[in-house]
Amino acid sequence: MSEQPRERSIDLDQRQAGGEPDGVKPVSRGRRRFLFLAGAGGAALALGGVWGWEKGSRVAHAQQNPSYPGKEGLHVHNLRPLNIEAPPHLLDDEITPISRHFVRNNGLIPDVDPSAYRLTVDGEVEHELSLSYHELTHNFEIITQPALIECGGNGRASFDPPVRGNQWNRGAIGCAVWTGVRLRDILEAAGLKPAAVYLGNYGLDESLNPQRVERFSRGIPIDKALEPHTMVAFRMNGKPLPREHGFPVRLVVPGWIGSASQKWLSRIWVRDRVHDSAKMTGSSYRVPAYPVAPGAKVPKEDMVIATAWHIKSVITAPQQGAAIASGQPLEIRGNAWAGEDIVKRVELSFDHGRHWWVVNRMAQKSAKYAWHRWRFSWTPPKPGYYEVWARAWDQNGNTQPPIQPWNPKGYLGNAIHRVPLQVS
Ligand SMILES: Nc1nc2c(c(=O)[nH]1)N[C@H]1C(S)=C(S)[C@@H](COP(=O)(O)O)O[C@H]1N2
Ligand SMILES: [Mo]
Repeated sequence: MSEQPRERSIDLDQRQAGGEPDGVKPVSRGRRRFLFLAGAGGAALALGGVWGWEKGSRVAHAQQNPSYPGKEGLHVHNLRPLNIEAPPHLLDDEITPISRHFVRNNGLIPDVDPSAYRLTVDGEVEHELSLSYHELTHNFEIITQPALIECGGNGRASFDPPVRGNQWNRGAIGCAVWTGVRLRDILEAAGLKPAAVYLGNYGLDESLNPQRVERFSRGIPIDKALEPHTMVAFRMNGKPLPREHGFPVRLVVPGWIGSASQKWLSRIWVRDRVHDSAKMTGSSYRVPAYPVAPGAKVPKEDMVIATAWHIKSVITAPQQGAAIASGQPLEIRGNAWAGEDIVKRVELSFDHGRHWWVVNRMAQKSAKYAWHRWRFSWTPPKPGYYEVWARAWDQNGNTQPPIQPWNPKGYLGNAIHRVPLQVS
């Protein structure tokens, strides 16, 4: 029990310094106190209890769970910077409503005046561009597509031993409908020079401590930038992009970890080398180049940039703990997605993986980077404790591991989702 206070202060770091996470240095005492005074205030500190029941999950959910206007029912990890995720049962839609779409911020949400806004494109280009909001939204072909965005740290809470950073359970994901223009069309207007290999993207959000931490900036290789689904979006589910999601303009880089989808996008720096900002180097958004033992120390030079997500699924109904009666059919629902691959099938188990049932009701998928909705009718044979497990398969024969393989920063977690049920 003497461990208690220490545990607590670790949690406090994560909550107050949630911007660091995707994981940097420990926060000093002085800094922690400053954040406490200037930050989210008492609300975030009152968090307690555990709502993700899975091993290692320390996601808090309790009476005093702070809420954020417009995101009711979601779990707030931090208010400053804002980090919010949905419990799995609120992801039960083909298109995630804005009110249920997670938010992941490293810094502070900027207030951008669209009439003063410009997007600059410079570096390895024939002509530098400086586009106004009006030019961006009128000079290029407009596309609309559903695409999911999933934070690279989604699933971190099930890493054992635990790793630093936001303890995302399973809900740092959403599938919204994005309207905007192809990034390719903008890059073609600028004219890529032969030396162009990578983009360095910048947004208008300031870090919590600009003296200490550089502005959040990530990049993508030119090939991914030229893919027709990679877009500069200015509408989300038919509405102007909300501030939290990058108003007025953001990147949507489907299939890849969410950090590639730069919000409040203001500058695209076309580079002749891999972008080398703080969030591209060191251990940020990187995974070991080979499998490592749980808790291993991995040399920096063996860490590679995390890019596409792997095959994954989530159970969205029933909700864990729902009242279930035996002998009556129960509809099990969920979503499956596969990064840049294609979902081949989904299987369910009700007996800890001894038997698997193939889901035959898979929705027709609406677009390459949308998720597949699936449903299955199961009749619990008799009262007792059950777990519903879901695993998806991609076209290359990959499936989800029953136990989460470990990496030092807790990225790309795709272990099988398990929903405990007490059947009466
Ligand atoms: N400018 C900027 N862009 C950003 C971030 C950020 O902190 N600043 N966070 C990234 C991360 S880590 C993720 S997972 C997604 C989250 O997008 P969302 O908040 O719209 O769900 O935005 C990405 N784009
Ligand atoms: Mo993220």
